[in-house]
Amino acid sequence: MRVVVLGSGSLGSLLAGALATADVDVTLLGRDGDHVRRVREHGLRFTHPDGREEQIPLDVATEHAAAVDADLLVVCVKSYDTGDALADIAGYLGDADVLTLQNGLGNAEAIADHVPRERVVAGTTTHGAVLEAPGHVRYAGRGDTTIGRYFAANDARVEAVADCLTAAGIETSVTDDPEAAVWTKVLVNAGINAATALARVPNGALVESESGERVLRRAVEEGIAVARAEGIAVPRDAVERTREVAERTATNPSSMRQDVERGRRTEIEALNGALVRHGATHGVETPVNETLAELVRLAEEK
Ligand code: KPL
Repeated sequence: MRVVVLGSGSLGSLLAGALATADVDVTLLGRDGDHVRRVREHGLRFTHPDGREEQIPLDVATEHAAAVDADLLVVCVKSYDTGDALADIAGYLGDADVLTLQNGLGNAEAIADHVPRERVVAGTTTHGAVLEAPGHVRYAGRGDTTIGRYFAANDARVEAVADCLTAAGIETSVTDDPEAAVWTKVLVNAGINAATALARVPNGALVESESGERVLRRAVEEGIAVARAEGIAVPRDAVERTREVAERTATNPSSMRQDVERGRRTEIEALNGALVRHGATHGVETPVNETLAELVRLAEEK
């Protein structure tokens, strides 16, 4: 299977590095910059969760033409870039499946605006990853990955994608309800990301402090109410699951914290912001998510 990972941020680099070590034919497609240049010249420096280091030779590209012969495009750009990124690359894709493992609501729909709906595979992953420096990704915590065709029934190709990721150490299961998986992950991110970005703490701090616990719990409980109003089958124990992710990725700075600290735009509109918007259409109140979203917007402006 030939795989192209679109987006050379922390998750994209982690996945491409893991696939390369499993001898998968993979290309990391990213913007021309220090990170891509260093990986091209020296390989990807990859720090494992146990501290072990590897220098992984990895094919990198900055031109969309790299996707021409792909069987699978894995979309790892930020959620606010999904539409533009797919508009740019769609013309180069043959009959590749397009897998989104991004955070947030709306990515599968944005991809389906540019490629046939039946090729869209959506999923979630709770692995923690940090770009420590150009050319260097740290695998900050193991997690679960779940994928499934978003607008069509699963088939052997989806199973093959899951097998390929699993063989690369990214243990992946196939679900018939990827929408519920995406919403469940949104609840995890709504409970962890904004709070850790605002308080500038690692994920684990949320379960080590009563204040952190309360914010996590209230943000997720509101999200559960919104999901139920939408008819999405999120698990009853979503709060507990969010706590578990915070524990498993305890030393990880959430992606939103990394964005705020680097002065970059965050994914707040696809996470807490999206829960607020969906809640409003059903008359479900979301004061905690609304406050978190407003504060993150304020931090972004500054
Ligand atoms: O998805 C994440 C993120 O930071 O965006 C988690 C799983 C919370 C890991 O940090």
